Amino acid sequence: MLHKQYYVEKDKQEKLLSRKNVKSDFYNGIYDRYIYPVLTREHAPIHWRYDLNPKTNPNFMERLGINAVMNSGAIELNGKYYLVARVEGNDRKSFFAVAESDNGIDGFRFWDYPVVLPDTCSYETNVYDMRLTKHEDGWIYGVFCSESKDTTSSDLSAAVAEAGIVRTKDLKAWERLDNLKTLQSPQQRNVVLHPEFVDGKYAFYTRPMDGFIETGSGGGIGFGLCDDIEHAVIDEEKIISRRVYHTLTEAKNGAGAVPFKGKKCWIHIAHGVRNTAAGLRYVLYAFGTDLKDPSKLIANPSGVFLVPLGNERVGDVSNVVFTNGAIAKDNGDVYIYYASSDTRMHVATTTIDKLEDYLFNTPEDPLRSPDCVKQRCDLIEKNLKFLQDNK
Ligand code: M1P
Repeated sequence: MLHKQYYVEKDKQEKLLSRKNVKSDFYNGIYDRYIYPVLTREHAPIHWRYDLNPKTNPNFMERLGINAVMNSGAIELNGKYYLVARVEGNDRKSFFAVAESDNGIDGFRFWDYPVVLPDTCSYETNVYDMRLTKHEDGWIYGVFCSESKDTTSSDLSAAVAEAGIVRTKDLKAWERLDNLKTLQSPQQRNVVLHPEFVDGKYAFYTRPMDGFIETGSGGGIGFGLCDDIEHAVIDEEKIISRRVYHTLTEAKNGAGAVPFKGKKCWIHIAHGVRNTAAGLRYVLYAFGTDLKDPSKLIANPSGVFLVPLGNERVGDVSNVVFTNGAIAKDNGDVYIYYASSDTRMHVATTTIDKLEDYLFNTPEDPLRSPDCVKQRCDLIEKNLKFLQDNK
């Protein structure tokens, strides 16, 4: 017989999993936000956390708790929506788990087992933030951060970040390939595989870093090509979205969701980081690159695209939004999945048309206050005249 609390917990969880999501009254014309997160630690199956046998767990005590469910890769397969979430156990180690939904905005349920990756990298301690790329070569690739201890440093927390690469056809059986090597950069995080070949090669968005936390001389989001995905090596990284003083990318930035194709450009939703008295603040921004040459920036709207609001601002690492997955459907609808404060997952919905309107019609950042005031005064003047003419 099961412990009576099992039924209480199961009932609570069923209510959560079957709760309908609702658009919030937030408005900016660019995307809709939703009242409820799409995945939280409370979504983790009870049988992942408790020993259900009353003989070995008479107090029905959580044995292997889940701390957070965040930064998720996203993919649509056969009309269903899948998130490959970063699930963080109470032990601080992350792993990946697939959650499935029929509509992409609610009803996400984890599969019975987490993803079991081939354990081919003996020095690796932690894995997180998988980007899922449906590549034109027929595979689904997962590129993630593979973190290991920096054994050359006397600092206990010193670590090394590399890009791990796996591939699958069904999100069930995974093949591990060699970690990416970037000859110009000692560390890499936030690496994303482009879905199409570029000049007949695999194309990666990279984030060159000198150290584990600081990007140092790494100038921003890079782009590099490689011939062999099974033993991927990038000789040269070209910076395509540069960090800029006194903007949202000043401290660092990183590629986010796998870019998706619009009518005019590849649409990128990335994150930018700045330092504040309250610590680092992570926000999302967007940019567009050329359809024929995805390394060529052609749309660079000013400022933030999505920031942490309300409850989203608080969590394990507060004041953070982070994306590593979006789904662009054939009908033009777009689902952007983002985590708030390294704690839970949300969705924002929009369309390719709206995103391209945003990308190409939002003015660029003039980079100096006097020019920003001028930009705003021009808008006000136009608007006041328009209101006058349309009285
Ligand atoms: O804590 C915020 C984010 O920090 C890292 O991002 P970045 O490499 O740009 O600093 C990542 O570890 C990410 O997982 C985390 O959400």
